[in-house]
Amino acid sequence: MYLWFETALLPAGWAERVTLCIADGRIAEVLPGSDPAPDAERHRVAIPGLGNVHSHGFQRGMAGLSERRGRPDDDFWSWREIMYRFLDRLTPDDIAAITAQAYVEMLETGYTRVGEFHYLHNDVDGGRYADPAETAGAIINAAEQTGIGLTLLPVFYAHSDFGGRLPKPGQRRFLSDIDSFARLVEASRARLPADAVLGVAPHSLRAVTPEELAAVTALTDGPIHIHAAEQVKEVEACEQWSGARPVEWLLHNAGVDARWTLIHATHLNDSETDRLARSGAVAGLCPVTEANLGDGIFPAERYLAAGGRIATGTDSNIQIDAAHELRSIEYSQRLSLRRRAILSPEGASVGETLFDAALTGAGQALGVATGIAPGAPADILSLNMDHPSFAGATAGTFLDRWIFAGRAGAIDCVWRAGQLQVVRGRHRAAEVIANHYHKTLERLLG
Ligand code: NGQ
Ligand code: ZN
Repeated sequence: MYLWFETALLPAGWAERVTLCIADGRIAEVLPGSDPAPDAERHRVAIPGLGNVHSHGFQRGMAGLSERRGRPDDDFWSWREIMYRFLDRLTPDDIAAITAQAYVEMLETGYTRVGEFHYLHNDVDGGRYADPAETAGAIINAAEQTGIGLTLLPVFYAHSDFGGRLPKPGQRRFLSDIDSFARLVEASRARLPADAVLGVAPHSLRAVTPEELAAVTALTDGPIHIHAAEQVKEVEACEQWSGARPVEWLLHNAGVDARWTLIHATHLNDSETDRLARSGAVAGLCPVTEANLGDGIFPAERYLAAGGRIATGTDSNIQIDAAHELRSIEYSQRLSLRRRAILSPEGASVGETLFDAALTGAGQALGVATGIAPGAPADILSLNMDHPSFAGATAGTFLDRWIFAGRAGAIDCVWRAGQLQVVRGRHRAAEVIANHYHKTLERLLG
């Protein structure tokens, strides 16, 4: 199949009149400066699809249901109680229906692969399902229904706090021991779709002991993701337990390198910031969720200046939008530092700088090649040049217009592994999946 674009964002920058030859879901050839072949589909502007490194799909179903002040000190921890009550009753079919809706929204806003940090493993009473990959199957089902690329990150969760504390009743659906988790990983692997990637996710230093962390990360050679330093209370509890802050502890004791993605990594002192940047790991920033949960602000300026790698995640899926995540990284810096255009080198576009960084970082974090380049998956977006967001635009401002000033409808088509999944901003199965989602939520909330 041939796609031809007037303009396309290639690894070396914007190019004109670009033919892409696509075979078996991958980009086989990239020909800038070419005329469209007679059978080529023609479009205006192409950019690569972005990876979403952190999602809890089921949380899409409670978006907007925790925005009422419940008590004077409402915070992350009281939100977590509401979240635990919501997930209590979800069946594997509910998980599939809610997650499919989240994945439609990801594709429609520019995410072509998702890292699903999947921890709802057990039945509603905490008992194990006969098939250890029962709920992993629901995630895979959602990915297959929507066509999104999947990096599945089965989560190991065993404790409620530092020092191997006993889990709480609300955590019963998450729990594994090392043997049952190894079976879960293998059963998940056996079900994966063609170009899916399998990693592992020790949930956080609260939920695993150092011994468990070592055993879990030895189970695959895929990506390793962990929540770290999202909340101040967690940093203080970690210091009490170990004398070190969470990211400091991981850097010292866990062999953090390019296999690792630290989700949030919000609360870093200067030395942690510099050392995490040098480690080669990715910081998985989820700024929309972090704002919603009152987590704090990642020290992006210092971290990027030190060469740190970043990617974005939609985490709680309170609102799913790649441009919103990218914009929020820059806006949180502007609000706290009271300056503008902070996260790009002088003279460069902030939108393009953040997009490039998040594209490359997500590829590393999700275990796949990225960009419009030979050998990479054919995960491509086209921008809708008829949309007012792009009035009078030239290539130098395409990404700033989309990220800072775009509105719904700015994205036109989305190809995932060479298949057209979104046309005119709408996923091909959006209606069917939304209907099923409505019915599921009406029953759950009724
Ligand atoms: C989660 N979410 O696993 O869904 C967590 C809440 C926890 C975020 N951290 C649970 N944003 O961290 O204990
Ligand atoms: Zn999370």
